[in-house]
Amino acid sequence: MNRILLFLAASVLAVFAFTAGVAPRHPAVGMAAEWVGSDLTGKTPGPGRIDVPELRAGDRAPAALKFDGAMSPVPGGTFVMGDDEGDANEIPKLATVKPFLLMRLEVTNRQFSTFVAATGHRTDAAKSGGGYVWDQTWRLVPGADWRHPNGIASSIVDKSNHPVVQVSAQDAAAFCAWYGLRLPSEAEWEFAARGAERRRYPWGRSPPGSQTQRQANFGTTECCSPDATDGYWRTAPVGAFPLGASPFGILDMAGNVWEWTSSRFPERPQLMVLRGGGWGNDPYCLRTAYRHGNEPDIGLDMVGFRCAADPKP
Ligand SMILES: [Ca+2]
Repeated sequence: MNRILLFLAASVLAVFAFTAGVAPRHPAVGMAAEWVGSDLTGKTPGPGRIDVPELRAGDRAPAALKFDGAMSPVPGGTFVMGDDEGDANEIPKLATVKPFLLMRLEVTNRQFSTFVAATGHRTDAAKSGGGYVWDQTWRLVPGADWRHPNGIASSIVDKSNHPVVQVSAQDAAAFCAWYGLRLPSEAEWEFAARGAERRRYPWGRSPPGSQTQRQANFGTTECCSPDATDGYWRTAPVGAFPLGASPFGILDMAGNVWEWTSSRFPERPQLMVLRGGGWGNDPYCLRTAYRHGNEPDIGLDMVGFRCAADPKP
């Protein structure tokens, strides 16, 4: 009898340990395991699929099409990564990053459009026939892609300066590679967001304010609906919240859209880490240490990216 109880207790603990590492305390963008995978593609992406399979060595933008966005220098350094008041996977640890560059703003629809026009790149959402749309839960919507973020009837007209969404980690990596750039690692991303000062949010310790402080485009204070009291229901133009700048002057590191990184989720290597929170999240998910994970070949209407680069020698 005792053995059975012990086994049951161990099983419960094992299940808890497995989920505690990945399940957000707030089901803000949902948990990948609950809604991705077979319902979209019928397959589970394996490690290595982030390696930009569609671009070959030498496939690079010609000089005339050099990336036109601003890159902010980040000096590198050693910092405390994590948050002892956050999720179980945020246990603080020392991390060191080398000097690098990071886009000051998220990649926009206009910039992604230039890339698609030059390369003919087809996004994963376009190839699979749909993308995920946040509506209190994630729904797979046929026809949703980067030109139609919320479905076939939606468009990006008048949103050329908004962050591109419905791009997968693979699409993001392909964009960066075309310009000789790369996705940031999550350690680089977190350092660029908070510096060595252990800021809980890019601007400091306090959660974002909506109407007066205007530090970020986010959702309702209680999980998990879009909210327009900061001026925007869903995406906002990039750089619309200068009061939310990180120590290195980088904008929208909290809110607007989640951003893909090149790092795999701890203990769930089939998922890529996203950072920063989005327009439908509460302040908890906008913290600089918060991580979320998704499979690398799906698009979502609250997820975009920005690129990093190594400094020229
Ligand atoms: Ca908002």
